[in-house]
Amino acid sequence: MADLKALADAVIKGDQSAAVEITKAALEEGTPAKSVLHDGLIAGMDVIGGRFKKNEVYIPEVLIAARAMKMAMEFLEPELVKAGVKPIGKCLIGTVQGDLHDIGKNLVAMMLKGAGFEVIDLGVDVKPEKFVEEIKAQGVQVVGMSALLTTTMPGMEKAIKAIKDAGVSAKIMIGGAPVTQGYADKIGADGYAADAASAVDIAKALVA
Ligand code: B1M
Repeated sequence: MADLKALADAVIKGDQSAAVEITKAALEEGTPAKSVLHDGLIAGMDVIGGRFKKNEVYIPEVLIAARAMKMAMEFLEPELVKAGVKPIGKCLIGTVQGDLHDIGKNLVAMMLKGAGFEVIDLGVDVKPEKFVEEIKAQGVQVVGMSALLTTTMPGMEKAIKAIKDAGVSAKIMIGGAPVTQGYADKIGADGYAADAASAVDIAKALVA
């Protein structure tokens, strides 16, 4: 019987080889891919997310855990596809126009993937029209925008206006060091998150 608790622990510890080995063994003995994902990998990332929110672990631990999950996912993904397991939602994420900071945005993307979302990362310096174009092309439910500069925060407002003007439907979540809930309310975003773990909670609420 596959030890999915050990798989979750491997992710929590960021032990890549254990995460890969347990994933392979679980699949070989016929454990459903969905259980491996939810009861093993996502369960581990949930623990890391909770600890990160409480400042019990920091960015390096989150990155290491996400890397272990990513390695295991390489073996799990084809099985999930075969089994027809769908992601819990589809997100588009990007740092807004004029802004090149991507460390926080990447962390949010990793945590979203860790929680079972499909994530399309548009990178940095994303123009409002690019958000609109990609929402139309990809049919996403949630759009995440990140900004680290006070001077690029208005880029979020412009992108939200462009999305609303284009009449495309997607929930919008924003974040980044200078961003606040008050700013999110002011510019008409549907959600704000102060950190990557909270971004997962908000994204889940937005797709519910
Ligand atoms: Co820049 N930079 N930087 N920088 N930089 C800051 C942001 C700054 C605060 C430094 C300072 O002056 N003390 C300052 C901004 C001041 C302001 O506007 N308030 C600043 C400046 C001024 C600049 C330049 C203008 C400097 C210059 O050239 N004169 C320039 C701008 C370039 C540009 O973007 N056009 C610049 C450039 C750079 C580097 C390229 C050198 C580099 C970026 C490398 C990269 O990202 N690949 C850089 C860095 C590293 C920083 C600091 C040191 C660190 C930022 C970071 O990655 N933090 C930063 C000072 C600091 O914060 N101590 C600074 C770690 C990261 C995990 O946190 O991104 O906040 P953060 O993400 C968090 C949350 O905010 C949240 O979750 C994350 C994890 O919990 N979050 C979201 C983020 N996005 C989210 C999205 C969500 C939800 C939550 O939903 C979608």
